[in-house]
Amino acid sequence: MATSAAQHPGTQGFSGRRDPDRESAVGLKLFALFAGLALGAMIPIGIWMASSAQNARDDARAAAAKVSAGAPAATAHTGAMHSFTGASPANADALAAAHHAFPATLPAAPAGPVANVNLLLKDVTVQIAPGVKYAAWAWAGGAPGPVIHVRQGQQVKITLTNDGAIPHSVDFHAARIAPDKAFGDVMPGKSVSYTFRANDPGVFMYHCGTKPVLMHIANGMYGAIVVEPAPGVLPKADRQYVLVASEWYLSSDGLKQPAQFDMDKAHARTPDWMTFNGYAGQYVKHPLTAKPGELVRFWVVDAGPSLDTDFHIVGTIINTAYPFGDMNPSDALHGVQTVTVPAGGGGVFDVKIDQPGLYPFVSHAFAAVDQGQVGLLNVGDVAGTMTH
Ligand SMILES: [Cu+2]
Repeated sequence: MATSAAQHPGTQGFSGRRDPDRESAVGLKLFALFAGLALGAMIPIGIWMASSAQNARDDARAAAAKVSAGAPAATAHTGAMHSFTGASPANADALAAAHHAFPATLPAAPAGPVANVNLLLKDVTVQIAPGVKYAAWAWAGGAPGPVIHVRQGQQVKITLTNDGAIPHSVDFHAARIAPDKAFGDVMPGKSVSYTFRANDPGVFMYHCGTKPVLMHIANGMYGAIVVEPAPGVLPKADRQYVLVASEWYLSSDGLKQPAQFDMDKAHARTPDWMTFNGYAGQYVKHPLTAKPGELVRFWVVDAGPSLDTDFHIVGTIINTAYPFGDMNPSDALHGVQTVTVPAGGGGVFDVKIDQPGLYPFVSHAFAAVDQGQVGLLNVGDVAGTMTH
């Protein structure tokens, strides 16, 4: 059934722009940090009567530096890690414009009682940001894998072919199936099939579950399957988009040679890039679209491997949220600003926007925005662009 888009060179420079709101927020955070440090230092300083308040602040800063340098690290090398966030070539903007955005539109579900899903695993170099290459373990079309859409109650027949160099597997969160039977390793050059009935509606992650799973997921072996609830359960959507959030941990900047996976960064949970559908900021340059008043449904999966996505649409409020992909309408939330999508989980979000304009959708854990988890919804075909 569905096939995914190829990854192409391309995209977009969104970092390094000045944003007064962000800067004032940063200022407030710094103030709060220093206020807290100064307070913490004042207690011992108060006992130690000889010291002045100025000394206390100096001590606090020194203590903060020491704590920061000596903070427990995931690995012994954490202190030496170098971030490649924002690395871009001079022609990043042209590359962003030339990039073929991963198609976010939900494909149609196949007719009939059985959905046949063929997945091809491949070692492939992908682009994860303008000019940034990454040696991925992914799918025939790159990362994420193809968006799969089935209807609740359909049989889903998965056929996985491993065209990579090492064993892989595929774990479908939408399945109730013995994992030791279905999710086992597939040797290079081999295929495996299994079938499950998609009884549980929602949006689910699928991913390679071969050890080390952290590495297989971080290298691109993930995707989303939408299990559409029975007809009539959800209001009819005019547009439906699928976003797969993920993090990338790079061994180099990836500008000349493809970067590879960095386990130290992955253990420290300090990604270089964070993306929707595998490419930083691709929907800023190539916005998703809607007409004023349309019901737009976002099916969001956070593939992680380790960080949540805090889904938020700037300039509006989510009309109806189905947190964690619980599609029971009586469990839905209404009028909420930001909803967490956990690593390895999903969320479904309905919005209706009346006023034409450019509405950024982000992970409001804002480091994620600087690292690429940002796109635009263009309502009413307006001109221009914006960043956030
Ligand atoms: Cu794998």
